[in-house]
Amino acid sequence: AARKPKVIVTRKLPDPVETRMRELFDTELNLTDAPMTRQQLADAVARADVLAPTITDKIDAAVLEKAGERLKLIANFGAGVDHIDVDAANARGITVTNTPGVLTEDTADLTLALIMAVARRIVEGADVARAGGFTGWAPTWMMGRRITGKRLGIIGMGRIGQAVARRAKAFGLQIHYHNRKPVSPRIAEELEATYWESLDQMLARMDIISVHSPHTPATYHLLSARRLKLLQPHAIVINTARGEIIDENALADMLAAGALAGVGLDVFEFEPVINPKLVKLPNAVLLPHLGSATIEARIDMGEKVIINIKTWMDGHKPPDRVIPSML
Ligand code: 8YV
Repeated sequence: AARKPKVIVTRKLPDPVETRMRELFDTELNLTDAPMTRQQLADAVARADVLAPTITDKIDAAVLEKAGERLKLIANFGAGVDHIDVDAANARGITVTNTPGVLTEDTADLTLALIMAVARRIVEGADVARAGGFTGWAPTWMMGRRITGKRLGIIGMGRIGQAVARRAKAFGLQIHYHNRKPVSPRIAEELEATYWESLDQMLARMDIISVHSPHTPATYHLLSARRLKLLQPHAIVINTARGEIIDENALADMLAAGALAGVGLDVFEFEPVINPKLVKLPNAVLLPHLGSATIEARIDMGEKVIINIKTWMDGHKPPDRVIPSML
């Protein structure tokens, strides 16, 4: 039988995924689950045929400099690949794959949870109740904002953006979106979605903004300080995509100044560091990057990693190749 490829996995993955990987490949697991240091990462790319990294591994040109001749595939555990220099990898003949599709619904669920949490002050209320602060009901106490009938502006109408739109429509939200191009007429009709070619114009008219684009050079600080100022003071900003898409410091300043009603963030510009200004604000609902954190999604993501490696091992093109021009 042919030699099994050496697959180095950078983090602890769900048990069934690790078991299957051990069966199929010459798999080296990370038994500590501590994020790899740059030195460990450089050592891994030097020795592996396949690297299975996660978002906590910054695979830039400098790390790829250390790649051995045998490294042929970087099978990322996750959809976003902004932590990997895909062009530099491809230039060395290394294919990069990701895990799209299997975390769509769970990330969309968490997005709706954040919309609800911010608009209805769920975390604030829960904190008050737990702290013994529920001393009696009052007509004007802890009022939030109605969701039904409001305008939701989705930035990035890919798989996750559309899954958010579907759910939001069921909650009576009006769907608006900005994307490089409009969705197909069939989907636009299903979602009753209004396309805004101009992001600036959409921002000025929305009650809720939710970010669902990948982080690329083109979307870095897409919500810049200037654009954030276009939002109305009653607006809510949600981000379950990547922190770098929003100027987080400008967002925190606006929220502190009362120029926004609230924010719901699952991702941060300098992850895992959260802007200390945000931490102090009761109308900021902050989560530690939980979008795809369900048992089901994490197992499915692992299975996708396995399929991508297995397909490559069998001499075919892996299904989830990342094409830089399509990001
Ligand atoms: C993961 C994500 O938690 O898939 C993504 O892009 O952000 C999350 O699902 C993480 O990236 C896994 O590497």
